[in-house]
Amino acid sequence: MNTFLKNTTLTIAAAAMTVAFATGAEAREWRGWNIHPPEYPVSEGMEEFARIINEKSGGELEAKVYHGGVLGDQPDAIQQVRLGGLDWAVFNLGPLGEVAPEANVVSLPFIFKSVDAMHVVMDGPAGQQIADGLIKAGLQPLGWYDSGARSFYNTKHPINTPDDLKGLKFRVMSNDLYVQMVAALGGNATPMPYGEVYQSLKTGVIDGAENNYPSYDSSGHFEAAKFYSVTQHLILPECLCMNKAVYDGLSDDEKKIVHDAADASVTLQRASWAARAEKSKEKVVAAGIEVNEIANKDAFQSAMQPVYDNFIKANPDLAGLVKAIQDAQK
Ligand code: BDP
Repeated sequence: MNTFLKNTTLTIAAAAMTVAFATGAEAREWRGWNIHPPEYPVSEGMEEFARIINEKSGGELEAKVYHGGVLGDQPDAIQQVRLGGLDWAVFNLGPLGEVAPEANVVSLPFIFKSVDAMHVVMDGPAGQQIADGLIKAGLQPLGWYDSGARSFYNTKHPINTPDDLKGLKFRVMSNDLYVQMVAALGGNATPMPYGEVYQSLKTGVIDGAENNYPSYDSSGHFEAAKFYSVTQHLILPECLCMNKAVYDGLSDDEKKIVHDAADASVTLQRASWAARAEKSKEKVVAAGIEVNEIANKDAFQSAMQPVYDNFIKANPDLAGLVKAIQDAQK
């Protein structure tokens, strides 16, 4: 057995022991990872999840959230929740695509026509297939949070056509599909932890990045990169999920508490998201950001064909899922 597999097996065994312990008399704290600051829709959703669990289980279960990425960056935290070093989290489906190929279909640029279409797809059979992929990877999905649409921003000039990306270096999340996406548009991409982006924009290590309005605002990136171009190339849901072994070790009553808490937190998060998206947009515009809408995104969309082709070539078994998602939006 190679060292990674051996360590993995040991960690899973350790996680299983902790589960056995958790089902005993003493409550065990469930450590929850969050990349965002406390005042953020994801954070509010997670706090609600924890609050309901702690309250309804009468102290038997104790969920806690660590905000601001203090428990590590996202790719590491994903491994930690899979292996049981951390118990629960909200992850973006972007970096989750690296551990569950099914989840990667939502990272195909422009696959969703709108946030509403994304909701319909994720709440249907395609969403279930993605959830099953995550379960295979050791993560139990409990609900899908909103994260709006991501657009490019940079320090140099507005982007109106793919040509405008030429010569610019963009930070992307950890997922090779995004490197391909930026390359297909004519720019350069470099994966980098979220927490390093602000400084890298300030010092010119990168020229730009891409994100939704609330993250562009809360991360302070708008202070460093003032051209925000509304490409909306990715509409990525986020997954409220927990370590599968911990979940599997729960009694039926406890699972019900967890699902009820997750449902309530999803409702709260989505409402909070809609309000925050507006507020953040107003805030960055008031701060002097130059926002440009792109009326016709055809050139951006058609440039993505090689990204789709490569993906299907590498994952022929997922061609049906890609088509099902496209057909569901016709
Ligand atoms: C935000 C997501 C967060 C990502 C971040 C990023 O909510 O999960 O880590 O983007 O760009 O919108 O890394």
